[in-house]
Amino acid sequence: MNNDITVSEDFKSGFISLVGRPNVGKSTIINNIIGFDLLSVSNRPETTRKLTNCVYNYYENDKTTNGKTSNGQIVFVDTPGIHKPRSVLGKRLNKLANEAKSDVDVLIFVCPADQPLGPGDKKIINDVVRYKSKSKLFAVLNKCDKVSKKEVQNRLIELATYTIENSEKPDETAFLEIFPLFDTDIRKDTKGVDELLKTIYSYLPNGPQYYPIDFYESIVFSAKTPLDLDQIENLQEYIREAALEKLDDELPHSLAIKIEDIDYHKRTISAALYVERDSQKGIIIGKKGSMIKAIGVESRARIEDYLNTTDLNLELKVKVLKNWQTDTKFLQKLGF
Ligand SMILES: Nc1nc2c(ncn2[C@@H]2O[C@H](COP(=O)(O)OP(=O)(O)OP(=O)(O)O)[C@@H](O)[C@H]2O)c(=O)[nH]1
Ligand SMILES: [Mg+2]
Repeated sequence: MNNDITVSEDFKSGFISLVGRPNVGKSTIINNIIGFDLLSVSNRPETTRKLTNCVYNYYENDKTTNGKTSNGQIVFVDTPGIHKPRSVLGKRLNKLANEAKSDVDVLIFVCPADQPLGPGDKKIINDVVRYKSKSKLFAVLNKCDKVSKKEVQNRLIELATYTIENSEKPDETAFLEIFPLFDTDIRKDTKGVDELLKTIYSYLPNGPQYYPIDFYESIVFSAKTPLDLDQIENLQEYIREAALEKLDDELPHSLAIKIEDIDYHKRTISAALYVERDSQKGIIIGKKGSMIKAIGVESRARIEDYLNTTDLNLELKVKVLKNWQTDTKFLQKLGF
C-alpha cells in the first residue's frame, strides 16, 4: 500500500476514450502513458478485443510521485479499432468501440501520420462528432516519427480543417486540441505525452478517485513496478529449476522455458516448456498429466515466494520445437 500519497482537495478525474481505425497505435499510446505494457500491442489489426480501463494518477507538479500529492486521476479506455466489419467478430468489436464513445469526458480520435485521412478515418470522425454528446473532442496524429516534418504539418492541417469544413456547426465540432506524437512505441516522445496529459487534465471536471491510487501496485503481484526483463528471466529460471527437480535430471539440456504472457489483471502467468522431441513432451506431461501438474505446483510456489505474493495462476504448456538449441531466432527470444 502506498499510504504516503495524499489526494488534493481540488481533485479532478474523468474517463478518456481513444478511438480510431485498427493498428493506428491506440494501445501503444496508453501503455506509454501508464508506463508499462498492460495492453497487447501488435502490428496486426484487431489486436485489441475488449475495453480496458487504464488508470493514470496525475501529479500536477511532477509526473513522478515526488510531490506526494495526487491532483487527479485520468482513466483511459482502450478500445478495439473501428473498421468495415468482415465477420461477426468484426461487428462485435465495432459495437464495443462505439459503446466506449458515449459518456466520456474527452474523446480522442487517433490516426497515423503516414497515411492521408481516408474514408475509414472520416467515417469515425463523422460518427464521433455526431454522437459525442458532452465529450470534449481531441485528435492525436500518431506515428509522426515515420514521416518528414513537412508531412506532419500537412496532416495536422488536414485534420484541423476536416471537421470545420464538413460540419454545419464547426464551433461545436472542431477538434479542441490536436497532438502530434512521435515514436510512442519506443517511449521516446515523453514530451508529447506530457503535453497531452496536462491538456487532458485541464479539461477534467472535479471528481472522485475512481480507482485506488496503488491500483497497479496491488495487482502487479505486489511488485512496486511491473516485471522487467530480468525478473521475467528469473521466472523462467524458477520454472526450469522446478522442472529439473521433478524430472530427476532427465532432459536438462533439451528444455527451455519461455514466459509467453503476463495478464496483470487476472494475475496469470502463461509459460511454455519447450522440448525437442515428441517423446520428451510425453515425459514432461507424465501419466494423466501428473508430471506437468507437479512441475506447476513447484514452480508456482517458487514464483510466489520470489514475487512475495499468493494466488497467482500459472498456466504451463508443453511445446515441441525441433533443434531449438540451434534456432537463433528462438534463442534470441529467450535472451541468449
Ligand atoms: N513507428 C511507430 N509505430 C508505432 C507508433 N505507435 C504504435 N506503433 C506501432 O503500430 C502498431 C499497432 O499498434 P497498436 O497499439 O496495437 O494499435 P491499436 O490502434 O491499438 O490497434 P487495434 O488494437 O488493432 O485497434 C504496433 O506495431 C506498434 O508498435 C509510433 O508512434 N510510431
Ligand atoms: Mg489496440
